[in-house]
Amino acid sequence: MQSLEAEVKLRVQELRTLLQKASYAYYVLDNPIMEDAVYDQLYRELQQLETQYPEVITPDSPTQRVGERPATQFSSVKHNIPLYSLENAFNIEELKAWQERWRRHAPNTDSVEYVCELKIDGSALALTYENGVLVRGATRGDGIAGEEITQNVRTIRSIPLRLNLENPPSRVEVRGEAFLALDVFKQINQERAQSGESLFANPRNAAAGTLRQLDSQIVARRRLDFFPYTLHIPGMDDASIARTQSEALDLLQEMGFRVNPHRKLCPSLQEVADYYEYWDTERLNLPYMTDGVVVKINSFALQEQLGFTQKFPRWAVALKYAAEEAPTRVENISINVGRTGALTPLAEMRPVQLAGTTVSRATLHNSDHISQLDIRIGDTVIVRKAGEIIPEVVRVLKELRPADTQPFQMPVNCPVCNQPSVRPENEAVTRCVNASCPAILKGAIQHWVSRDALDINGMGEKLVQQLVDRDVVHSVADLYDLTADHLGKLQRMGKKLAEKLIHAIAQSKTKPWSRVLYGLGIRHVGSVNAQLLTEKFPTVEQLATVESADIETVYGIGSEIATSVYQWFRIPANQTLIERLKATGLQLAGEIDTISLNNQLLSGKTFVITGTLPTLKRDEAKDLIQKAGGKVTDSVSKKTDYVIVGEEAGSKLEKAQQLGINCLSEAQLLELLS
Ligand code: 0OW
Repeated sequence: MQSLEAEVKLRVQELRTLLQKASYAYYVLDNPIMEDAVYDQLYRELQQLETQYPEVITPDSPTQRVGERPATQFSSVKHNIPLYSLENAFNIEELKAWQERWRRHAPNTDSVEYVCELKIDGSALALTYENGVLVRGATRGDGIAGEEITQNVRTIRSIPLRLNLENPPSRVEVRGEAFLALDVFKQINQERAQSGESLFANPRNAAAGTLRQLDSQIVARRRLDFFPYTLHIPGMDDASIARTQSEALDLLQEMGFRVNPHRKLCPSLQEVADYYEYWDTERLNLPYMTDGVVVKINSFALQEQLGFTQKFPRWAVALKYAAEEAPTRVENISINVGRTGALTPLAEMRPVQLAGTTVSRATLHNSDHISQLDIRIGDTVIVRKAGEIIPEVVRVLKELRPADTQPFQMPVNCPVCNQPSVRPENEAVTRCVNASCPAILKGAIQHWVSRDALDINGMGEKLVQQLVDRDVVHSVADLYDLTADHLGKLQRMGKKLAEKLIHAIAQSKTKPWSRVLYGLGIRHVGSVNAQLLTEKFPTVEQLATVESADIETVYGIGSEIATSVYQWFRIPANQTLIERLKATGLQLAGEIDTISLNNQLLSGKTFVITGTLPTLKRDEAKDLIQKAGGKVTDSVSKKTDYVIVGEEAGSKLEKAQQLGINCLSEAQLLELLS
């Protein structure tokens, strides 16, 4: 009889292998080998076993794709090998000129073979595998350093968590393009339109924006995809891994990646030109966006001979397709107030034909974009539409600017309710935060009555629509002044149902303060954050009067959330709302939870960790400090209270000593916490 441990290990390994095979077939080969329900059942069994026996969990287990806790920020990491960008050619003439240029660096090259790859219009990614296991994912950044987004990269199902290699090298670098399929992009924008957030202008922005999402659970829901295009093994010449780009792509396929199937070997520029022409129209039938063809010299030996200019490889070029562009005039710049109050500037333009459609509006995203473009009413602009995506203003033709134009200013008050608009300092979006603003009101009421908030059954969308459209309700506080005969006058509302609803509204007064706070719909305050905040601030008066920095001391609450809460409570209409909600008898104070109070040993204290600690990993120490209410920052300043010093502590220790800041060892920190 095998020991239980051995039996569990065997079963876990079996499940993992089966699930990885199924996931590979589904996401990489687009050819499922089992029903979703079967996959889900096996997945649940593996999850249960890993929960029961956590020691069997490995980083490449399918259950480890989606991280638990959102990151508070991304750290910058240096790429082991730089990521280059590509020189552009906009037509065959320029392609020929490129060939002449590289030939000057390799004069005695007679025949040359090119490989053509579709240029995927996404966001470049750098993946690092150690001993075959994915250990890091990073954005391209400036090509030298990028943002470390491993937690988000792990959620991309077509990226293997472990390479399918017998004896994997100690380190493998893979580069490729992360992208969103068009239908996924459209669905994301529909969801954002519903929740009133600003729309992504195109799948490339949507992919880049998703990769930089702090919460990997949101990333996982957005179904990013990935096509690799280069493979490096540090310390080895590319030419010793594979002889050509084409072989390298085959190798990537064997390793378990989904390689784009439309690559083509071309023995001369003529075949490259044919490929470019064919895909100019055919690409519109692809489920993802492309913006050109990447033409590469196939032989790695010749690539190495040619090398790189300051920014580009000499042996590759991006042969781009001309996007549809046309000039038109900006007749007005209007402001659209979305469901969560985002003020989105729109350029109202003289209608113009673009990519087969008439375009008269284009989003200007936010005030940063407007100042970057320096777009003004009366300007003549170039509008671009790549594929069937939302048109965007590319540039202003300043030489055609009329004399009397003024720089555009975002309105200081919401154009719908006239309350002050707010622009959080590290956000580009300006927004109305008046919970009673008519543009926001329907969404605000639906949120207030929702299950995780005040949970008022019977308040369906149609009823909310009527209450707002008939001017019966102007804020969530008005719900508590409703009477049965108010409701009785509405359509499809009998007396019995009306009384039931009035009762349900009254019942909601027993809901705890944390649900009321969540119900207010303050940006970035979800139900978890609302509980964290109300534990620390048991009454609304405390939360409404503390400084933003105090709010930030709550574990898991970053500056973005703290600023959003601080600003919300300083909008006059919201202060009025709070007073009215108090008068209704709703719970705006909660019982003080002693346990969380004890955990605030380090509240209000700021820590920096430097060097390698003897037993704790950096993240473990950070977690311990944050759980005790302390804050951990990356750089030492006068605001730092303690510096935790490990081995090889660097400049941060010197700075701390200069500033006379308390330096603690790991042992002293643990003593402090005990
Ligand atoms: N977007 C692409 C793509 C590709 C690299 C190798 C060295 C220089 C460019 O499909 N198929 N192949 C490469 O090759 N790059 C691509 O995209 C580049 C990366 C950074 C800027 C472009 O997006």
